[in-house]
Formats: sequence, structure tokens, C-alpha cells
Amino acid sequence: MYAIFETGGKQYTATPGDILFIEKLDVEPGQEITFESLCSANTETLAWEFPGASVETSSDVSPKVSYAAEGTYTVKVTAKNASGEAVAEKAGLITVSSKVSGELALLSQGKDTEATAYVNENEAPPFAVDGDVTKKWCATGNPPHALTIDLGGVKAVSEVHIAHAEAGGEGSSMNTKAYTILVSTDGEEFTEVVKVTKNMAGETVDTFPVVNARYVKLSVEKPTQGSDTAARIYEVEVYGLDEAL
Ligand SMILES: [Ca+2]
Repeated sequence: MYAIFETGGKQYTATPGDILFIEKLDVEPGQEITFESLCSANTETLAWEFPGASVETSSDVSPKVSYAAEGTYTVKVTAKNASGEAVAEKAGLITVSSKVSGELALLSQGKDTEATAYVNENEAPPFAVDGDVTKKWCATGNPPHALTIDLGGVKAVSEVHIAHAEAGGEGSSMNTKAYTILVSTDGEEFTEVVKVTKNMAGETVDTFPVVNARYVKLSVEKPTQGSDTAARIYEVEVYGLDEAL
């Protein structure tokens, strides 16, 4: 028995005692959000809770809700059948702010970078944020390999796109398998916001509850699908608001 829900193409999976949330959305007041239930086929009933929303409870497969007032909101879904129930709940999943309008801003392109290692000047850290998916930051040696981007000021960030080896024309076996994304306001103390352990894709999009940060660090723990320890990161894009929340 498990419960999954989805917003904006990302899935949230929950098994009892193991709750994982992949996506957080930033929206403006009144903006509609659609949730999709992907609960297992043997689910008999579905109960959504959206405290503070236009629709606070629903048993629909894909309820649509909006929030009139600014704030952060919790979302919960419970899937039940004869064998039991599974609950997926996340406090602060949705942030509603009038500062959000339309698309999130790309905050990282051309910003200062540093890395724990890089191969040479042609594969240096700035190539991870140069906007050119044919040029990469490459680091060899023992992982983890970390790349830190200084956004130049504290911003509200909530989404990171990464172009791995395949996106730059290399083999998919060179795609990053395991990585974490961490954020910091001072460049000293970092908080993990994303942890991926089994990626195979050439391009990844990770979203997380909105957080104020100046520094965004990508730590590549398992650089490829196999034993090759070189990180090949063609681009990192950090999205959010061009100001703190
Ligand atoms: Ca690049």
C-alpha cells in the first residue's frame, strides 16, 4: 500500500513511515494548482487535505486548488484500502506570495563559482553556469566533487536544473548517479535540500520547499553510473525569485 501524488510533473511517494516529497510550488495568490493522485490501483478511497485553500478537502483523483492569502501551506493525502492506509504529508509544501508572478527567474547564469576540483581551464567551474550546454565543469579524483554558485545576494530559491553528461553529448553511462543540492546564506553552513541516489537521466529538475539562499552547492557523490569517478556537469540552473522572501 502506498500513496503518491503529483504536482507539476513531479511525484510524491509515501509509504507508511517513509514520506518523500519531491516538489514544492511557489505560486501567486489565486493561482490554480493541480494535484494528481497516482495511488496504487488497489486504493479504495482517497482523502486530500488542503488547509487554507479554496477547497480544503477532496476525494478527487486530481483536485484543483488555489490560495487567496499569502503564506505557506501544508498538503496531505491519505490513501486507504482494506489492508490499511498510507499518508503523504508535507508542512510548508506550498508557498503563496504576491512576489511570484509568472515564471521563476534563472538566478545562477554567469554568477561566481568555485569547485573542489576541476580538470583544466577548459573544464573549469564557470562552464557550469555559462548557459552553453556544450561546455562543462569536469572534476576528477575521489568524489564527492562539489560546485558552489554564489548568487550574489540572498534569493528565494526552489528549483535546480542540471545538465549531466548525456545532455552535453556524452554517453548516458556518464550521467551523474548520486548527488545532493545544498544551500546557504553565508557560504559556511549549508543545508541539504535535495538528495538523489539513483539518477540515470541526462537532464534533471529538482524542486524543493522555497528557501532563502545566496550559495547553492551541487555535491556529486557518485559521478557516473559505473566506476568512473569524473563529474561531468554541463550546466546548473538555479531558479527562484530575484529577491528574498
Ligand atoms: Ca555549460
